[in-house]
Amino acid sequence: MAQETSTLSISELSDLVVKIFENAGLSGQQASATADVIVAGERDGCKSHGIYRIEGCLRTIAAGKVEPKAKPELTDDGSAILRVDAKGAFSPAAFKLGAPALAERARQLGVASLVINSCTHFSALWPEIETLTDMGLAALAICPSYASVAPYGGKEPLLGTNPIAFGWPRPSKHPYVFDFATSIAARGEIELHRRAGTQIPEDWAVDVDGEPTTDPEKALAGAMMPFGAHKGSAISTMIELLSGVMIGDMTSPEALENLGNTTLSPHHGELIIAFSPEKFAAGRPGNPFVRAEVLFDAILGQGARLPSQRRFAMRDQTMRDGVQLTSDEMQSLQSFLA
Ligand code: NDP
Ligand code: PYC
Repeated sequence: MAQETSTLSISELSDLVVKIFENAGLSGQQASATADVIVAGERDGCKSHGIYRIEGCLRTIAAGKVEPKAKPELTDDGSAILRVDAKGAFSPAAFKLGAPALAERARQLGVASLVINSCTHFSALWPEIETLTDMGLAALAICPSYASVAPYGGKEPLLGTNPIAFGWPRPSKHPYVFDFATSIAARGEIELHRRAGTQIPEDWAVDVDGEPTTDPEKALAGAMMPFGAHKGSAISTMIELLSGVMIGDMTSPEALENLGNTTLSPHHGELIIAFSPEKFAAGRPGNPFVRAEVLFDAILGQGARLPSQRRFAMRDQTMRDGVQLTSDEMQSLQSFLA
């Protein structure tokens, strides 16, 4: 039987989530930046990174694995590599601090990167990408996670679910944005199946004995599969190298060893690269933004949709009508305040 639902406006939900995090001991800066990405997930219909994530964040705070009041610090030596030390806190406040400097440097040099070190990371990457596309820049973001995915041909957890997100600004339109796990599905999706008591597709994961499983519990205990066979496995490995090894931060196996289990949010780094399309295209024929629209029109012309189109439609709806939460979801939000 379907559960009763309650409707909350985005600002009501936002106030509630900020309050939950402040009650749990986060500073105002950390609570509001962290709540922003969770509420954005719920607003855009990305349930795997919406309010369901609060419980894991609170567990991580209670376990002392995240710094609740740390102030992120930006280091800028004038080069194309900017660095924010998150000092063990959640990643969103660190990104918020570094994003304006990243955008300014990308406009100046054509390309610039933001390294976030020592953060606890649980969030979707598209909110960060949209911050940069809103500033007229193209952007790429990647980060490791914790060992939970087998490399192609293997059966044991080693790589993370390692998300990769990209965005391209579109004047007067929503940006082109994709953002996905390099595992067949995000781990959050499997967790949502476990909670709902539903099975997962057979090709998503193997159990601890390396046998394919449709049981989400066994999948979470075993190893997830990379998307696109050897191709996803290689992209995921690249993410470990660039946003783990190269930036002097933890890889997914190291993050799991540091954390001890997969029920808390992992501690590692993140790499964000911003590009100025005008600078790259300078002196070449055609306006890059006009040429991009030709490509998008051709995609749409075949009846295909652009990534994030569903998300933006959901955003329009929830901004207008509010988000609907089940009575279980409402109860768990209330229980976090008790
Ligand atoms: P999905 O498979 O749900 O979506 C991937 C992307 O593909 C989205 O941009 C989506 O747009 C787009 N898309 C889906 N269907 C189509 C279609 N038919 N045509 C065109 N585009 C389409 O993502 P995942 O489950 O892999 O990842 C979900 C989230 O999990 C991501 O936001 C990611 O950042 C996050 N994550 C975070 C991790 C971390 O360590 N912090 C680890 C792993 C994942 P739309 O949304 O509009 O459907
Ligand atoms: O959904 O795979 C996931 C994930 C891992 C860390 C944050 N999200």
